[in-house]
Amino acid sequence: MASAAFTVSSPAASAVAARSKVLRGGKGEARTGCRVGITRKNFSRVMMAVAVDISRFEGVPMAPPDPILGVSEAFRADKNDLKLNLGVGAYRTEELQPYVLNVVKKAENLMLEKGENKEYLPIEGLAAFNKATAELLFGADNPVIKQGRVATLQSLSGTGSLRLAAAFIQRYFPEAKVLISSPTWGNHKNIFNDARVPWSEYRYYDPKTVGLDFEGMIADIQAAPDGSFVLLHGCAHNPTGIDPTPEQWEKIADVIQEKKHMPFFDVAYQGFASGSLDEDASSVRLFVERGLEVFVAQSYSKNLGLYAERIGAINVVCSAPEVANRVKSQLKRLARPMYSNPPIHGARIVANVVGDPAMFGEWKQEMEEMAGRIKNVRQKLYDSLSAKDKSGKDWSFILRQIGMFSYTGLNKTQSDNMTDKWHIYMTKDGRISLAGLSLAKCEYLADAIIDSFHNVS
Ligand code: KET
Repeated sequence: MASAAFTVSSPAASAVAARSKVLRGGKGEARTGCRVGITRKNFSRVMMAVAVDISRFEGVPMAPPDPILGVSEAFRADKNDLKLNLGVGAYRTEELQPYVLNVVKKAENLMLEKGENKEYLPIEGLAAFNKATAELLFGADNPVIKQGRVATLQSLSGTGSLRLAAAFIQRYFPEAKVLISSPTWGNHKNIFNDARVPWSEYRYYDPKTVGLDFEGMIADIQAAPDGSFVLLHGCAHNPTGIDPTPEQWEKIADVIQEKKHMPFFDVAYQGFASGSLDEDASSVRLFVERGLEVFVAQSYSKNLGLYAERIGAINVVCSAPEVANRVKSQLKRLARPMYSNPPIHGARIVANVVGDPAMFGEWKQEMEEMAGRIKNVRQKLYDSLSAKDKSGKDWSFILRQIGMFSYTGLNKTQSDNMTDKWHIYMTKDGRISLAGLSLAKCEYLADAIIDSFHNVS
């Protein structure tokens, strides 16, 4: 095509050029009010300038930092030696270093030796992983597995699995709403908002007792429209660290059954609450034993330390194998245009570890050690607070909470004080990750909490 001279004369182009001039404050390369004769080459240069000065993204406002992952960004920017990151729930060693499990390294070495390929996985993920993950969750002998009543799809860790289930709910239960605990992991609300699934909250935490508001919880689940989805934390409730007792789980199951609600478990900490994989799955198994249909999202970020591998699964327990097949086919259909198929590396690690009795045993031992270290710092933090705080405040709630976190009861201003004055990074809801704490730092943390609690309102 000839590079013929042509003129910029459309009203839109003039308006853009005029705006460009205003922004540059005058004498512009982009003259306005007259027809400018330029070559095609020059024109593209003008358009480049316009593209820089007047962005098509002017309507895009700055998003706030993420309430959890944004804390790590702020931590990285702090140059003070005393700084401590108790924001994100990520396990650290006593030296406050990230930890790759020995059993993971072992599995990776095996994988390297085998020289496996990097072909696409099927949409539903690695078959050996799906088998292992469902067995770990429900127990290998569970009739739902034997009868083929579970639709399991490997997905993008806990978050991606929850998001996929949310898309499924939006498509096949457009009238239903999801009930989530108050408070809950902050991303739950984002996930259902983005999937256009309406949600409301049920009471969970009672600040007066720093415990479970069981009556409130039951009343709210009871009051919800029949057939609602009830999101439950399988164990180690995030952020409160407060779980229902086995008797309370039975009552929760009664109401859910009575109201024909759909239980939807988020299991991100299996093995981390008690140190036992089976014990931490007991809430889910109780619902399954009752013959209910159940959703369960799983994550291997914490219990196998595979945070960045994005490995997890969505499991849907169905009333019959034929139903499970249909559900699975639709989950695949939803996953395909979202991310096509899941990543293989983490799936192979899990399949290798769970599938090999020796490595499985080693994993359980390492998990117990991690859970044990967290219990130790929990105890030490309690001891330090009790010894240092002369006000008579009862800090024993810290010992009653379980899992990676402690919900301190500090409000936003007090949490700000923890960060601004003490360089302790935590979420603004008063949650601290004990997995990021060392025994050596407990006293310092106790000083900071006592100062923030008593001197800041
Ligand atoms: N559910 C819960 C309850 C949860 O705490 C997390 C992560 C997830 C799911 C998802 O994890 P994934 O890595 O997608 O498998 N929680 C920690 C990290 C985060 O916020 O992403 C946290 O609360 O710090």
